Amino acid sequence: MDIQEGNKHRLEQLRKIVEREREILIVLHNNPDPDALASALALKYLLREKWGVFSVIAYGGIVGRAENQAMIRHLKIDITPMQKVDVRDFSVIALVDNQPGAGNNPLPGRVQPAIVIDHHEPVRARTRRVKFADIRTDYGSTSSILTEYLKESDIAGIDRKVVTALFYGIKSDTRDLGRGASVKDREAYVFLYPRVLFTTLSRIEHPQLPRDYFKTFEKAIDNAVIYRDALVCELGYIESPDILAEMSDLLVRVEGIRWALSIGEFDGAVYFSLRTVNPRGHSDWIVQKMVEKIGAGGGHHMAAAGRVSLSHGLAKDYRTAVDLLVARFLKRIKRENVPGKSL
Ligand SMILES: [Mn+2]
Repeated sequence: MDIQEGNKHRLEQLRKIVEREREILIVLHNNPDPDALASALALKYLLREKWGVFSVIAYGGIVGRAENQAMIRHLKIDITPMQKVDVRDFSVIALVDNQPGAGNNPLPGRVQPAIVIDHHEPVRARTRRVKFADIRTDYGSTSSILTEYLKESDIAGIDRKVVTALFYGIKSDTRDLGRGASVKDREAYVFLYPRVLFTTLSRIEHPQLPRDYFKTFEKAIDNAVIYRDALVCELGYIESPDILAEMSDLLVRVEGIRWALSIGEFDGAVYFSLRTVNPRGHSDWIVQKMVEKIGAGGGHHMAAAGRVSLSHGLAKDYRTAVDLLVARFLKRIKRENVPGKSL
């Protein structure tokens, strides 16, 4: 089955699942990023335009980054905190940019979604039991998958806010197509390009930033510890978990550094974000080894993330959890657990 045949077939399957519904629930991962937000917006748009089905988009955690808040504001993405949603009101639930059992979405454990669209490793056991699962781990973003659906759906003149959201989703998840992007991501990007609202996009990508953000920057730089070519930055209590991805993105650019790991505490759990410059770095696998028996995580070759809840015996408090995570990380990348210079 070639990809276009595949998309046609998938739209057909989707139609069968949603066409009798008045409204479905689309669930984002906790602390949603632009790829998740764009994918949900596009799925909502597709279902409404194509089959007249409405959607509620729900999320867990918080939208922390100023860029993501700007995206929601400028592109008018309507999202609802999961606490305000009763899942029993919906017979069809969709997960985008994450999977059941991945440990990073707010869906109650027993609730099984009918639709899962994602690009993360590993493919979870529960995903295989979902009615409609489209997991493309070779794609750099879920937004690229949704772009293909919209392309296939023949909706005339796709809403330019949806186009702009998807374009930003691809751009930010693949770091301007340079990180884990496939030819499919490039094709989606080119397809969207002519109709992107670039002035709006620029406002989203370059918002004003709160002063706290710069304080965190200072702390990240102050706290950075280098283990040969791996940099570890431990931030203590953080305002929002998505700052960690940003710090790792920044710190992996330090000259001579090949790995950057940022760790922080938020809402009774330890979050971390890993980046490498190695396109075959297996970060997703390393993260899974780091959280073995204490948490959950996943991602891609060059970028991955995880979470450890502090109730576990092996990770009973923040300090113990951080030490364990760092030790496991260094073991996997075969670096000695002897800190060198700071930044
Ligand atoms: Mn993604």
